[in-house]
Amino acid sequence: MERPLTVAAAQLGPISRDARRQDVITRLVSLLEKAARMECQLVVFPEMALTTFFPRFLTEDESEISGYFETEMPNPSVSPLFETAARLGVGFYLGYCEQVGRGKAVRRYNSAILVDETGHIAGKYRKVHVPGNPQYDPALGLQHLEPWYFLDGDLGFPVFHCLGTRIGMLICNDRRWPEPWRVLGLQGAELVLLGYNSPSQLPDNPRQNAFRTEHHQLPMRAAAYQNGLWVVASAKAGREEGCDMMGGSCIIAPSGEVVAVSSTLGDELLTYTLEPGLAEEYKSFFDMSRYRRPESYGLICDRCGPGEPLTSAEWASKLSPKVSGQPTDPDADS
Ligand code: CDT
Repeated sequence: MERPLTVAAAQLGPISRDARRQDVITRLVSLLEKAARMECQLVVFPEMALTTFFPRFLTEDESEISGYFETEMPNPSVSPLFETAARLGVGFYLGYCEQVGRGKAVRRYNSAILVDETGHIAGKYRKVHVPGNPQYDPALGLQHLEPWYFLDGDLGFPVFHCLGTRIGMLICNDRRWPEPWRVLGLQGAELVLLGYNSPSQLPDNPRQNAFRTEHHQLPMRAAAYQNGLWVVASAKAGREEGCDMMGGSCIIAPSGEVVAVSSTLGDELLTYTLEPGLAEEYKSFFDMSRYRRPESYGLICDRCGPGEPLTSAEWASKLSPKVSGQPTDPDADS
């Protein structure tokens, strides 16, 4: 059954450190209104869409830090966004900084919410892969201090039924790792929404600079194909507080094809009418229930980083009887 969904990546240009929240919300509302005029049903804003990307600075000033965080969602400052969404019948994904608790019990996350077409929160995700350093390192050409500010997400990788579609959320660095995509794919996700803030140059890894766009798209294209899902990725782009951020917001089909890509480094709406049923076609092609072999993949969860190659005896003890009992097992033959 055809059930087309018109989506938009609402790319944002830079947000300065002293930007007023109200002015940022005005930009977001105007993109939402434009999306509604273009008959979009779902709009994807970037990671940390309400503030500058402050983890490039180290600040211990609690009043500045708490100014970047939302203690509840929705709240009076973001309510124009929720009201506009409900009035126009448009859902949205919003990346923001979430603060839970107070004083010594405070917990802070790099989060995203999915809001449905009635303006209600359908789901929340907290970024799991929090990159960078927990301390300022003067030897680095670019500070990326997310672990100074944020805990690792503790909500897993949930999938939500929203707008007639199974939708998962990821945030920025998550896109570079295959595991979250597979975990979403195993819950039948048809569409994954992702906001990002990615520097366009890596001064400490200059040999990667020529491949920044490639390294942005490559894992998402592979993940779209390997899991049979659509991807909408939305950037905070342009020169923000002295740092050049990548644009390249894009929409990717389950074929792995990039079907739409942004052309500026500013506020820009990128729309596409996608067919969630195409995800089904690719999922059927892979037929994971039939062909995946989780009994052979245990090392993925047993090890975090690479270690020594396993010996055949170690493999035999690790593999389930379903595999190690097969006649092709070299130890069983000897
Ligand atoms: N926001 C975010 O996760 N950015 C990382 C950059 C880390 S390297 C400085 C990314 O993967 O794009």
